[in-house]
Amino acid sequence: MLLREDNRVCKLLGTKYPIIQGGMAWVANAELASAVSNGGGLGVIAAANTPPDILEQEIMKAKSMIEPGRPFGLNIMLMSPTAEAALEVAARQRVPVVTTGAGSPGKVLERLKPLGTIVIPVVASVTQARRVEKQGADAVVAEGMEAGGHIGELTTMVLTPQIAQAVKIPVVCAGGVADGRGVVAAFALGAEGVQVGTRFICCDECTVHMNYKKAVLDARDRSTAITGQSLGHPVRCLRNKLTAEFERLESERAPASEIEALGTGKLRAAVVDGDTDWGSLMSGQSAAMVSEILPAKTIIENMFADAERVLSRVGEVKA
Ligand code: TUI
Repeated sequence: MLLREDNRVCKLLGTKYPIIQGGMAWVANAELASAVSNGGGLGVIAAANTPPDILEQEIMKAKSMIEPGRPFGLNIMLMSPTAEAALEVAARQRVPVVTTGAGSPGKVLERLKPLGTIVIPVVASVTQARRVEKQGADAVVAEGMEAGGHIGELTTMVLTPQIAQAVKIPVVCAGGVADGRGVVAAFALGAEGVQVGTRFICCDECTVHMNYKKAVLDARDRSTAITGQSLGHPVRCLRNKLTAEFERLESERAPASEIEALGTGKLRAAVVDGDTDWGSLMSGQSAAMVSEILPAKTIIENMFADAERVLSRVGEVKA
């Protein structure tokens, strides 16, 4: 059995399955988070640039949609100017689980651990993983650069086992995990759970524009590009006119301000307006493995049922 009764991620979160939904900016709202939580995973609301009053409403909405006894989370994007306000909202609303990304979560741990909040930082290196463990993190998400959005530079395949060896807290594997094969791979690398983002963009309950979902469904192996590398904050999204323009400006060594300005408002354009040419279609490389829109609960159940089948067949010669 891959999924055992003593799984530390399930125990920590109080979920049926050891799966955390990625805190995707503009995408991860109350609808998505509640569907994932009700499906047996940990649904997560993204507090990227959301004003605190709107964020608080979103949390209250999720609470009303999630079945009693099921946990949910809030993702605080630490590079965001609203990160401190989001932290206060998390404290006031007694959000059960907080995940963090794109920075060092020291302040989050200091503020929330005394309240009993479970804090799970997303990290992209072994040094960061060791540091957050020392600071009191309950678990850590090791995110490889196959992931969508803001990424580090190491692949899931090499990052996960190194972090699993370096820390004692449970490790959750992210970046490229979209099906049962990915779950088995994650466990083989030493993880005890997975964080999944891209696969959930294509669930029934996700409210992104249908054009965005179709772009994910149409993606192939080389459909994503990394923009913003020259600025020091690489972001993976599906290739389109916007990523081509990023590539042109970056190859011409345009001023950083001009490159930064190109990205402004583009995630909203993709998610809300369905602009697949000039919107920022943040997505992981696993988009190529996403082929149908299903309810979140079915995605989760299929993922773990397939994982058990895959595990029982590991090592068999392909027919
Ligand atoms: O945070 C993410 N992915 C994201 S955040 C995001 S929002 C956005 N919106 C517009 C433009 C750009 C981004 C989209 N995707 N993933 C988690 C993650 N965290 N990956 C890497 C890291 C990370 C990086 C540095 C974690 C810690 C860290 O620490 C720095 C330090 O000082 O130790």
